[in-house]
Amino acid sequence: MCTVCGCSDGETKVLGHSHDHHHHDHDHGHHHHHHYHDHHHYGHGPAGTEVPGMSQERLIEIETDILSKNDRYAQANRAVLTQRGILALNLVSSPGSGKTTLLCKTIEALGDQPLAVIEGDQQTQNDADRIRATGARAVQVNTGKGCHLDGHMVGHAMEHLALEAGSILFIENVGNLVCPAAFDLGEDAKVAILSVTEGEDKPLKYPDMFTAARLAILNKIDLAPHCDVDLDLYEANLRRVNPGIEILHLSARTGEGMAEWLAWLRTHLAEKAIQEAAQ
Ligand SMILES: Nc1nc2c(ncn2[C@@H]2O[C@H](COP(=O)(O)OP(=O)(O)OP(=O)(O)O)[C@@H](O)[C@H]2O)c(=O)[nH]1
Ligand SMILES: [Mg+2]
Repeated sequence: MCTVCGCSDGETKVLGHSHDHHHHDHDHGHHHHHHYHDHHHYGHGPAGTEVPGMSQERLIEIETDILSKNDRYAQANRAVLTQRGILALNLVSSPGSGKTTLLCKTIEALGDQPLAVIEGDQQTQNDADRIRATGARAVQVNTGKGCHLDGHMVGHAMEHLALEAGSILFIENVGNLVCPAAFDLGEDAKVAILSVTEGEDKPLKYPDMFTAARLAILNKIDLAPHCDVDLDLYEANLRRVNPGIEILHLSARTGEGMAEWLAWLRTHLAEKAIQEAAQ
């Protein structure tokens, strides 16, 4: 994965509400990736990837290093979140499945429930602007060449949000079904959003993402009658890669399925409060 695409390199910008903060110090230890940015050879060794001039052992070493470093940041985030009884959800999907649209509708529906949003995109503030238009607090993280959020970026973004105890933190990851699966951000659950137009085979093609997700939201259900989609096959394929996955059908456009999604959120928020009390 990221040992090949080099997505743990580069410059990340955390764009706060009023004061933009430029953040350049992310993962300086991994600049040795640059020299193979232009040579993407995918192989079948134990690392699952192949880079000219690098042994499979070295690749596994780099990948383990990146992920263990990430896990330390993620655990620190998780400690802060649990201490304050904050439910954190990592929204993952391919580009355009409807994450931001669903978030805006969810924020409206949740009324006075305290919440905040971290938006991850390679470029632009568009999604954070869409969230702020609902009145909610949002921080945009631009990952530049990076294709996922990591624990360090999220920890940094959390510092910009004055997160209230008992709130929900929604983290909209970069639209990408591959790398975000491997990076723990300190969240309580990954929520995979899949729109009916993407094709029933997507869970089988990108199994890591759907294995990592607790809940799959099958979005744009309003379009189902217009495209030859087999909803049962979507569900069967999701359960083939993750037998325990929860599945909701939803349309962020019409509001169908919103009640079930809001109930899911409230249940998990209540669980988080119990965890906080038990500390
Ligand atoms: N018909 C229909 N369209 C939807 C639905 N949800 C989102 N869309 C549309 O899908 C397009 C993409 O929605 P976004 O919310 O920007 O998707 P996203 O996942 O946030 O996209 P990225 O952040 O760029 O990955 C927009 O044109 C939305 O209006 C839905 O339930 N039904
Ligand atoms: Mg979006």
